[in-house]
Amino acid sequence: MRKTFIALFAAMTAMQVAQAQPVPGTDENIPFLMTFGKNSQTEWGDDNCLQVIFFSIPTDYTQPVYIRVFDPDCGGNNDELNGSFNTRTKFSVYGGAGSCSNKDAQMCNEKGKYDSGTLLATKTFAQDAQYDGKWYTFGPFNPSEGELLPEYGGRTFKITIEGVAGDDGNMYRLFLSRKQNENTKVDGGFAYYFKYKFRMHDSGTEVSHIYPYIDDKVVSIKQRNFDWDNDGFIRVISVSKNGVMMKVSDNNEWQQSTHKIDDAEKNTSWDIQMIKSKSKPLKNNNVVIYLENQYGELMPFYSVPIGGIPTYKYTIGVKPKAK
Ligand SMILES: [Ca+2]
Ligand SMILES: [Ca+2]
Ligand SMILES: [Ca+2]
Ligand SMILES: [Ca+2]
Repeated sequence: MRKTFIALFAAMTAMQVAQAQPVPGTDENIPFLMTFGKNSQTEWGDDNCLQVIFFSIPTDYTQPVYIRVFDPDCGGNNDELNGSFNTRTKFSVYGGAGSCSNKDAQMCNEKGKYDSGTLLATKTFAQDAQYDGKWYTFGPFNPSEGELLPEYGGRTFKITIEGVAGDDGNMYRLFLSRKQNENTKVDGGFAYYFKYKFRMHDSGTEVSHIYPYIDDKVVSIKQRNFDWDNDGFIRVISVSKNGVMMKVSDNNEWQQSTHKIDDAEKNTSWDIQMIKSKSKPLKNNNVVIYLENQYGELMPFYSVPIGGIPTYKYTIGVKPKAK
């Protein structure tokens, strides 16, 4: 099965590859990633002030790569103010053995070894007009410095984002680039992440998406989400699910729901749609979401849906009536 999975990575179209480089991904329609300073209250939407994102580069790609951050500072435009801007955010890039395969890193476990592997670059940002609304570039990195994980498409790098001081929210975006001063895609590269922490759109007309891949071992999925503030609803579209609802959390709480996998969904992606409240869309809504399979293992989301965006197939989803 692993083979099929790797083949699917290889089969990503040129269009998909172009969309795979930014995080949040183009198809996700999510405005910003979010990390709060460690003195913030969780009711602002960040459960532990740590985000971890992984970038995959095909093993046959040998040119230097860069990880670029948009608006790394916390102040001025884009960021969420609490009192005065006093948040400091530490961005760190890691490679080498154990950097990306470590479960604490995947789960953003701030008490564990989330900083596993070899530190390749780090920088801490405060409020800084120099970086406000601008890109900062980490690298160059030699792809051979990444951890070799064929099951995630090749050589992988980790970037951790920690709110090391303060109580404001840092909003930012990332881009895997082959150029230092511009966003230029790395052929075949993409991002993946297990626990996703981001800012929703303000407008009630927007729908955001995340795309987990259902491999052939998955029997059921438990989703958990935090601090959704009941802002609309979350539903699943797949080849056999036409809008199955997931339980949504209120302010400063976790909610969860468990969903069975149909045979037809194996080796396809899910489209988890996060649909804003139309009547009372919340502004500045920060949220957290992750998925586990039936073994309690975390399931990755991909910056592009592996195998394409799924569409509901009526003939699969509708079970024949018992006679
Ligand atoms: Ca503050
Ligand atoms: Ca800013
Ligand atoms: Ca920022
Ligand atoms: Ca929230």
